[in-house]
Amino acid sequence: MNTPVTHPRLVQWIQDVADLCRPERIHWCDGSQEEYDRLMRDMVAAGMATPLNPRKRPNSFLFRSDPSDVARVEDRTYISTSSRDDAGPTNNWVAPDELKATLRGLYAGCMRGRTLYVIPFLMGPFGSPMARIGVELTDSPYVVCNMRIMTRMGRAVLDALGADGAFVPCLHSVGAPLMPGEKDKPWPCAQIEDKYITHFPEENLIWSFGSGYGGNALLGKKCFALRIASVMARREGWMAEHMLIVRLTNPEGRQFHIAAAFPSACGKTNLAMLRPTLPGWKAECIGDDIAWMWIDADGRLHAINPEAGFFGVAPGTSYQSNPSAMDTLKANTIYTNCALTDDGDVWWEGMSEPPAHAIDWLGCDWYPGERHTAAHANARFTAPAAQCPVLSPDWENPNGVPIDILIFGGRRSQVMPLVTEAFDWDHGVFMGATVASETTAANIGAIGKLRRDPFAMLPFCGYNMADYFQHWLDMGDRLGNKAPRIFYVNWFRKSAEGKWLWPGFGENSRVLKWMCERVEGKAQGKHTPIGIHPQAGQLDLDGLDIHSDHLEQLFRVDPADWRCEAADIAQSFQMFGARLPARLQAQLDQLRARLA
Ligand code: O2Y
Ligand code: MN
Repeated sequence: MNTPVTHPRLVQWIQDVADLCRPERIHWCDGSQEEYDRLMRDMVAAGMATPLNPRKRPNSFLFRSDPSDVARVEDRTYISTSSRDDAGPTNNWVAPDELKATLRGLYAGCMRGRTLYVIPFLMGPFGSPMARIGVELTDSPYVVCNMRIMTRMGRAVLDALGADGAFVPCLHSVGAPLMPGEKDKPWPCAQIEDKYITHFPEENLIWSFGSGYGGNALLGKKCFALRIASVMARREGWMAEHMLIVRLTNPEGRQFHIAAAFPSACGKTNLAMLRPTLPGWKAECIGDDIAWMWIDADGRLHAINPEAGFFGVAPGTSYQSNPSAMDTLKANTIYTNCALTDDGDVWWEGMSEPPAHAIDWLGCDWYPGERHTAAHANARFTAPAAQCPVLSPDWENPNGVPIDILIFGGRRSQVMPLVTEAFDWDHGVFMGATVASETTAANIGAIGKLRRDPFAMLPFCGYNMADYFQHWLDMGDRLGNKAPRIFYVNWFRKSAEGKWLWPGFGENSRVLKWMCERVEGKAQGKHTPIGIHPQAGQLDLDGLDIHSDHLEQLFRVDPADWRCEAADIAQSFQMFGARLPARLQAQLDQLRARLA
């Protein structure tokens, strides 16, 4: 094997993988534009990608996945630790030896007829003490191109790795070997029962098999930056969170940094790229999905976005809901499972009026009024963060940004008020631990069902969730009076008639303004049994046409509803048994006492 590095451990690992998977050839990715262009050209020639009309979307491509391979597969995702309890009750678990034996059987010869690509990548900005290196070995050129957008990738990372640098080994195969003379499929992958997304946190190791899609295959994202990083973070005293990061600047020029956790399909990318409707307020995006946070020398919580791109849900994204995302996607973007219009552009539900005809995500003719959507509900765009028009100049600051405000939220048509401030850190951790959201078409499972998703980390916490709760409490103890303030929001409450009570999108800046003014000690709050709400007149509603009855409903705390909520929370805590931190049980008891 010709290697551009002298890193014995890395070279040995690649040799071992090649001996097992039997690729036709090995390619070390340099991360150049030429390499990306060549891979794209090859995929177009092989019928795997469709180039879009360059006058509409320069240097952009559409992929259609296999219909069986359209989203993260939570049922097939494992945290494999020596002791089952260390993975905890929220993760699928198989013992490492058994899981590795199964995977080795699947990997044997799985790259026959294919190229093994070596992708050295960095999570975090170059020069950041928080940045971490990974190396993904994959047989998917689609993954290589996506990783080039989503991470810092290639030659410069090998240089940073040197001869003995630490890296997280990430092995990926689509699980579809090619026999001599066999024609490749447009989207090779394995059948569902052979898909495995596995993590071995005790060794910082990721093995993924059988899926070419998103979080299952772009291993820097959910697998490394959340599941493995959450374990590293606990070990090393920092935090890896499913959070967007945004900077707000008030009319006086004071900056506030916000990190916010929402379950999938709650509009995280929209909030990350918010355009405030309030005069004089400015918002800048730092990240839309993942935050790595640590206590810096100033004693404050600092955050970086470990990613370099956006892998966003296309349906619902429009110039109305998220103009900045739409501008980010104008060029150099990979689209997956969107519809193709007759003029060579992409389209999805919620973008604009439907075209008279399109090719749907399955590759078939599609006309408006058909029973199925033209784009898949989980259709995606992969776009470079650098193209975002509201990106903060500090998005790659190696020292991160100091966080003033932490937000949790979910999609709740009832019960949860528009905004609630936590009484203190422990109460905020309780809010995070009890996040719940109604599922949508973009989620896995039944639509409209309430799913508890603590800290929006249910699918992403790489260890026992009860220990993760304790880690949050410990971080608060270390932060002391420099801890960010914690809030809970719900943009999705509905009236009895089923209408949204809050306009959302840019108007959410009004809620964020109240939070900033709470941090400054300027805005008044009203204590309720569930937390602190804006006192009458403290939420800036200037110029917003909202009925006073709707406002009252937005903040209503119905004691009967909340007693049911407390009962549901108690049930959701049961699975943790004695491992649940006593301080969280105390928070639940106090909530019940306040509701009595
Ligand atoms: O379905 C997938 O593979 C992607 S899931 C995803 C992608 C970007 C950001 N967040 C998510 C998520 O599920 O939280
Ligand atoms: Mn996410």
